[in-house]
Amino acid sequence: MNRLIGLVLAGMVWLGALGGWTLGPGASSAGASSGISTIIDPVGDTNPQAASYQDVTLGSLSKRGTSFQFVQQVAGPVPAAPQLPSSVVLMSWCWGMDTNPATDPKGYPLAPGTANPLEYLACVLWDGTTFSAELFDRTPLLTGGQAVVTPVPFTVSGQQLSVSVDEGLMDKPSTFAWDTGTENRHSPIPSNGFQELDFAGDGTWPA
Ligand SMILES: [Ca+2]
Ligand SMILES: [Ca+2]
Repeated sequence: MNRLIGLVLAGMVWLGALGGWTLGPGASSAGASSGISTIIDPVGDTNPQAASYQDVTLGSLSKRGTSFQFVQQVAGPVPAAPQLPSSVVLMSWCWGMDTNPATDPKGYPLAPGTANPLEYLACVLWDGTTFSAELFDRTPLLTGGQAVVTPVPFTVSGQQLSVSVDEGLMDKPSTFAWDTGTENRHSPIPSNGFQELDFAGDGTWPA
């Protein structure tokens, strides 16, 4: 099952919008990677509506210091200002994390009541004006609370996008399943108004 279905983020208040292109505090060079988990995905396997820069070719996950480094490579360079297709309000490049196989949080950013295995979701987002990146902590949904949204450092450069997520924002998971994908969003969240473009799954941390 595709864990990223519907987990596309639109209509949100852009917290910490940084207003530009290759942005964000960026990944620190401190510390050494202790290993890397990778997911390979074919070129040309997307929904026909996808641009080349929405065609995932590789996902990778490593750790640098206390931060998880999520990377996605795509088949074509991401433009400085991608043109949103008609009716699309948001493009996203996301990494989904299933830290507890026994739980399926319901709701945000999906429509209320819609369950999904992911406890956490990190996305680079393009709203037609600005790139940003957010971590969505969905674990509060399990106990009647609301998802927590936290801006995270990110990069968009050529055919690669990345986000850096401190392990503390994910309750320091020792192991989890992860995946990565791209989507176009047609309606504001919380809702299920999205179109999945490409998906690459079955990653595990640690590798
Ligand atoms: Ca692909
Ligand atoms: Ca889960």
